[in-house]
Amino acid sequence: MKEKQKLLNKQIKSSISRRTFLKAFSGTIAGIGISQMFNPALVAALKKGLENHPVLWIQGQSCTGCSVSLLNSVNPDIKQILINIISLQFHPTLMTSEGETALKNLYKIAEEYKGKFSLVVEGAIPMASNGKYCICGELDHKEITMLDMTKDLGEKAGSVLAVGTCAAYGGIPAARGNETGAAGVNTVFKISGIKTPVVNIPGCPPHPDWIVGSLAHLLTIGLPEVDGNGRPILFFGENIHENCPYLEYFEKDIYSKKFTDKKGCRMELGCSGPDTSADCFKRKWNNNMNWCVENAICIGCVEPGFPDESSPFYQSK
Ligand code: FSX
Ligand code: SF4
Ligand code: SF4
Repeated sequence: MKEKQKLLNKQIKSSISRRTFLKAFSGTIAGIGISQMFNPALVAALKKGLENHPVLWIQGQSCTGCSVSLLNSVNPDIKQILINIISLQFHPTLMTSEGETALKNLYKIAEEYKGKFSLVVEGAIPMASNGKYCICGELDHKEITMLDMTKDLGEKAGSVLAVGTCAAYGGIPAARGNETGAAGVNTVFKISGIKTPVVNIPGCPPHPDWIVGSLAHLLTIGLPEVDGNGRPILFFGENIHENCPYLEYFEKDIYSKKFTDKKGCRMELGCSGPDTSADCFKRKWNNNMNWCVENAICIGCVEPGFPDESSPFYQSK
């Protein structure tokens, strides 16, 4: 990390070429310390975004865990995020405004910043029965469903971030049974012929760094490079199992039989690490405190098949 910080400091002193900035910035947010990216060069670049690039955050079928995860961001904390990184103009859980006033304002901003604003979608979108399973509010006595909102605002947005596995691929609301026809943003766009680019930030919930880092990337450099599942390679480009500290046990065929066995690979307890790509093994959670495999197993929460393909979680596959 020290080398990366040195590189960033050096680039701030000299005039920054786009390529140098891009390399240093991407390298930094791909590393473990997202706070390292808050250097003067980045803050200056983000200021431009604050003026011209509002972020509108809408919520469908979700547990609000994605928003809670963002609120749990430690460095930067939520205050820094809202002051320095994103111009968050609409968020149903965080804002005080509500009802028709709030909805009118939402649509007004979307119209004013057409093609420029970013839409963050949290939660799945129920498509059955014309979207009636999730009504977000009323405008002129007409119910506005999450499906209407995703289509109307998605069409006008410059980019969409599908935050959380529910918004990205359907997630828990789309699990077996799926009475509500829950789906992710890409499915809704495909059916509706909407061409706005979508970046998936899965995770149930996603790590705050994945949300903040992707937004910062979007606002300074542009859309991040994504993998075959639409996820930023910066955060989802490495396989959990191949980088797991327990890999040496796996290679020696030493397996944990219970969660308290610290010396053994967790595969026989149901670990989905081999089928999962995310950087949890190095970024860790709760302010770099620990991560799933250290306490239990990876349940593959960032993968499109979650939860059906990894459930029941605690059973050897
Ligand atoms: Fe889904 Fe977000 Fe899972 Fe919850 O709100 S990704 S259920 S942790 O958090 O939408
Ligand atoms: Fe792979 Fe999971 Fe075993 Fe780690 S604990 S080596 S991720 S199977
Ligand atoms: Fe999700 Fe696995 Fe990362 Fe845990 S370790 S957050 S289950 S991808």
